[in-house]
This record gives sequence, C-alpha cells and structure tokens, in this order.
Amino acid sequence: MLHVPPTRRGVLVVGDGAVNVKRYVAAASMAGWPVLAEPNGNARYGDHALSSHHFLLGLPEFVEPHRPEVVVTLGKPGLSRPLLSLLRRAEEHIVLAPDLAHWPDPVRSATQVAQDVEIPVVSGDDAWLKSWRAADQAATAAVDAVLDAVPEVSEPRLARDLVSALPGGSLLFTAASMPIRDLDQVMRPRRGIRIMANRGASGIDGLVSSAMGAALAHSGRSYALLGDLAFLHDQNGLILGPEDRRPDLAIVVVNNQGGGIFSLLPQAALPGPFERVFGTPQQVDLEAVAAAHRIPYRRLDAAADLPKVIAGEGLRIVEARTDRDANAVLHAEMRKAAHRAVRELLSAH
Ligand SMILES: Cc1ncc(C[n+]2csc(CCOP(=O)(O)OP(=O)(O)O)c2C)c(N)n1
Repeated sequence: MLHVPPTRRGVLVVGDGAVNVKRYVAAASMAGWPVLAEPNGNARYGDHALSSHHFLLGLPEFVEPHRPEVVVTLGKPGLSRPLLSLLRRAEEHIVLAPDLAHWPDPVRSATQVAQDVEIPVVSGDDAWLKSWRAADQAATAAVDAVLDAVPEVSEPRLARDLVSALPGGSLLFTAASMPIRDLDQVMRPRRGIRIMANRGASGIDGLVSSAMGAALAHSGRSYALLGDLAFLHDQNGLILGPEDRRPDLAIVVVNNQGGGIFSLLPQAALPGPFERVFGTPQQVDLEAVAAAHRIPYRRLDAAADLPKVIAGEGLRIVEARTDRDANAVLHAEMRKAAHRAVRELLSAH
C-alpha cells in the first residue's frame, strides 16, 4: 500500500479499464479532489466528477493556477490531448496498476506505480475543489448553450443527449474515432449506466460485433454509438443465425459520410487529396443495409427527437445524418465558448 503525500491539491484521473473505481472515487471525494474521468472508465458520476475538463485543460490561464501536486490515475486515459498534457506536466504522477508488470502510462510520466494507494484526507478548506467545479460549471454551461442553439442533429449534442436519455441499467457501447471523444467532451455526470469502448489500438473494425456481443452479455438495455465507417467496416456483424439470440440493442449510426475525425485534425487544412485520403466519403444507403438484414430502421431528424427515436426494444438501427465540415465548426465554437466563459470567471476573481 502506497501512501499518497497528503495534499488538498490532487486530482484523480480515470481511464479505460479502471478497476476498483467506486473505492477510489469515494477516497478522492473524501480528500476534496476533482475526478477527471473518461467515459469508459465509468467514474463520471457524483459530485466530484467534472464534465468539461477537456476544455479547462486546454486553457493556459486555467492550467497555470490549477497545477496539481499529485495526480493519481486509474486505468488508461488517452482520449484527450489536454488531459494527457496534465499527466505529462504532473510533478507527482502515481499510476495504479493491479498487475505491476504492466502499468498504463500513456505519456510515460509515472513517478510511482502501485497496486494500491491510500489517498489521505487532509484538513483545510475546499477552495481547490470549488475552483475546479466553478470553472467546470462555467465551461459546461457555455458548451450546452452552443449545443442547444442548434435544433438539427449534431454529433456532440447527440453524444450528450444519448447518455442522458438512457434508461437506468443501460449499456452504451461506443466506437473509436469521434463517438468516444465526443462523449468525453460533453458527457454530463450520471449514475446507473455502463459505458464500454474497444480501445486498444483504437480500431474502427469489429465494432458492430463487439456491440452485439456486449449487448448479449448485458442484462439491461443496450445502445451503441458508431460512425458510419465503423458501422460499414463490420456490417457482417449484423448477421445472426436462426438459432442465435438477438440482442436488445439500438445501434445509433452517426452518418457524416466518411471519417469525421480528420476534419478536426491539422491535415484538414491540406488542399487536394484530403477528401480522397482522409475524408474517404461513402454514400451507402443505410436504410437499405438495415432492410437487407431485416432490422428495423429509424432516422433521427431533429436533435430533440432522440428519446423517441431510440425507444423500443430488440435489435434496431437509428441513423443520424451530420455534416463533417459543420461538425468541425461546431467543435471550434464549443471550445471558444468554454474558454471565454472560464476566462471571464477567472478574471472576476
Ligand atoms: C481498422 C482501422 N482502420 C483505419 C483506422 C484509421 N481511422 C481512424 S478514425 C477513422 C475514421 C472513422 O470514421 P467513422 O467511423 O465514420 O467515425 P468519425 O470519424 O466520423 O467519427 C479511420 C479510418 C482505424 N482506426 N482502424
């Protein structure tokens, strides 16, 4: 058992594959530390969970006065560059690893690796936590305003609203590329759901099969959020034998006709081959794909219709059409709005 240096200025980071989540979230809460949890770490719940740390940690004016003395990580974070740079800069970075032979340390910044740690409760005021929370609330409200101003379906709003619309006990299987990243940026803390993703090499292959298998093993309702390329990559995963059990799974396909993630990366500025090499547009009729498998199909046309459109049971496909360029603009607006709100908050103090 490793004893963490006593400090109020700590943060708990939770990533993919985290174990003993409840225990460490409770310990961090007792210590007055914020919890920065990637969605598939299943620790984004409760009072100490933040929602907008991706935005906060991308703002130097916030980062500088909020340097933690200790960062403890549980599982493997890796969705957000700003979060990874927090780990890189951490003075003390304690990595929790049930198996000491393999520890998750994505930016090689661990100062200690331990199977178990005790996070001490230190007396003092809760200014540290309050300050993270206030900034998180400001950024989240600003992002919500941007998302709610668009009544059409948008990718980040779909991710945010899907999580809030899930019935208790649900499983949400999330594809690599933008679905899991959008969730990371906009998921609001909540309890009673399980989020899964195939991280590993972040492949967009095998995801329909993974979602179907996970849904079959899950005892509540199941949902999946996939990009169109991920969906098409594993179309055959929809094939079920007559003797096979059918999962109770709504597969929500975000159809931006290609790889939307690349429009958010520097290569989007390259003229010429971008579309053919990165965008890789496709025009497959997803309603016809659903019909070919005799799977019920629905289209989500307005963002507010989401709860209605995902309702039901059994295996079903929901298509949400979006636009890659508009999505890049929206993500830039979210970041700008979040940063503006946090700057205003900081300058008011
Ligand atoms: C098996 C595999 N092939 C290629 C890639 C490279 N890749 C990463 S993201 C991406 C685009 C994914 O598009 P889509 O699933 O539609 O999601 P979006 O980017 O639109 O969110 C590609 C091709 C990969 N990660 N895995």
